[in-house]
Amino acid sequence: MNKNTILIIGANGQLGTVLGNELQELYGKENVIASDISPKPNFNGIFELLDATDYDAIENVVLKYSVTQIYHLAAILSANGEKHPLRTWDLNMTMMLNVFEVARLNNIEKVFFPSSIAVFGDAVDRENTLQESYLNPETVYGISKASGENWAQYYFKKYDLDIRSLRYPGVIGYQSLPGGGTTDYAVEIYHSAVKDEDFTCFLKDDTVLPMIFMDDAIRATIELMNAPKEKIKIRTSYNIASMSFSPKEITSAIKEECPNFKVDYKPDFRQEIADGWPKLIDDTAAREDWNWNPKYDLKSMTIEMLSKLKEKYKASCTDI
Ligand code: AKB
Repeated sequence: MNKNTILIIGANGQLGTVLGNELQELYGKENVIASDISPKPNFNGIFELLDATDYDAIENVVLKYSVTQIYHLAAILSANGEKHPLRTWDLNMTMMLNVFEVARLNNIEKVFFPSSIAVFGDAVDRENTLQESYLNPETVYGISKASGENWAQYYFKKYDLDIRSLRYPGVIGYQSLPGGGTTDYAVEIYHSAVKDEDFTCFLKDDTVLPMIFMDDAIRATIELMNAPKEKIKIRTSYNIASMSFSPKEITSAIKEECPNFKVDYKPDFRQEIADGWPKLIDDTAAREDWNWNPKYDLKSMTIEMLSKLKEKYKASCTDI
């Protein structure tokens, strides 16, 4: 078997933090190169400061370590993207095309490119959004991801570059915090509950969105990347689903463990973004092609989130 040397771009982010550790476990610390535009304090492994808008900088890291796979996780997300639309487009596209070009010209075996439920707009059935739905995204982040999906397919068809992609729902984990997304409330709410703080939600109580627990998101990513090439029939990006819930429903789930927890609602500009997204996505293709199967639902995720955050903060909502 060929040796895998993996470069993670955007390793300090919500997913990168957890994926980095998981890939180190799988491939060995010496075979995972974490990189980000800002330093990663106390990281136990190889780390490179890397600005992915700089083509040469990426190529230098690839050559220095004889990289064979790239996980490109750096991007400006939906909510932050709306504050600076042109800059978001420029950054997301420049970084992504740099990665695809470096990969093509340096014989990289596989690339992971994350897409998102943000690729969908009002053309879809929001109650059950199919894999092959028409994409008319309403945020600049969504537009950059929909374009990215098409670029991924283009590089695959034209150059046989093995790019694989998932349309992530909101990702919820205890290990890291998200930044600048519309689904971020569903992570922040657990931190407030454990710290015994009241929580103000920036979405309306009945706003249903697709979500996934971090363990499932990481497992999906690695299973997709390790699936035999002939199983990957979709070269834009796969829908993956796990659970869907509203702020009211996650609050009820938390209240089972933290009965005194209080939430109020002050919807802001992120409400409009959420209103344009699916409530539930259909992931039949991922299940059929590479056996995707989520393990967590809202209840089991809530138990895990609260118990891990109680350890982290050395606090317990039920003690107070
Ligand atoms: C966001 O909210 O922007 C992201 C996403 C769903 O892609 N979490």
